[in-house]
Amino acid sequence: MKKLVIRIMALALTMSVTSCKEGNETEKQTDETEKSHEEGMDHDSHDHDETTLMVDKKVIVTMSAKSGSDVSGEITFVQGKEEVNMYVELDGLTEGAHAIHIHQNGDCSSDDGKSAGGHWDPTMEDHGKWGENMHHSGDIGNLEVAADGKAKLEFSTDKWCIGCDDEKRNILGKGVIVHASADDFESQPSGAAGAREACGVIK
Ligand SMILES: [Cu+2]
Repeated sequence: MKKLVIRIMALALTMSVTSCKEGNETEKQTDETEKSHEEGMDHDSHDHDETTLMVDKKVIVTMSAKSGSDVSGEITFVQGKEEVNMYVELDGLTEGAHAIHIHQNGDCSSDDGKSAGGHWDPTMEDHGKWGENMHHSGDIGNLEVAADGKAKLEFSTDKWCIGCDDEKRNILGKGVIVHASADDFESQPSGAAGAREACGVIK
């Protein structure tokens, strides 16, 4: 008899713990439902609101040598509150100016880098110089390479985002190309920048 009472008490205790747990879970589920509803609204509205940007999200792109070059290095993209900051550090280039662009395909599979396709141009503009005339969103400009073959560049723009809903700004899934020659900022569609010496995927 005493054993039975203990069993019943134990059962009652288990049930009350279970119902308490269930109560908490219900609350949590409600929160999650509300959250996913809000997120769903962001997707629908195609809002460029800053709140959709993942501030501080960082993507490091490892550049691989193409067209028989010895180019190596990394390009880091960091999402700021309104802008994306790009930091380029490369080695193994010839001295002088080398064009650097974002190209439309995140595909560096071919030996000549041409798998990356043409310049990323989501706004359908002509090739040109950033800040001066019409240009592609992927027209970054020229790297100045020192005699030791090293190049550094910092670039920042609010025309890009990392993984936001706006495909006119989203650089994820695109390619970065460094060319053998300088960008003349005039020749169409790509600035006559020559062979593709390095390629990386923004992912
Ligand atoms: Cu290019």
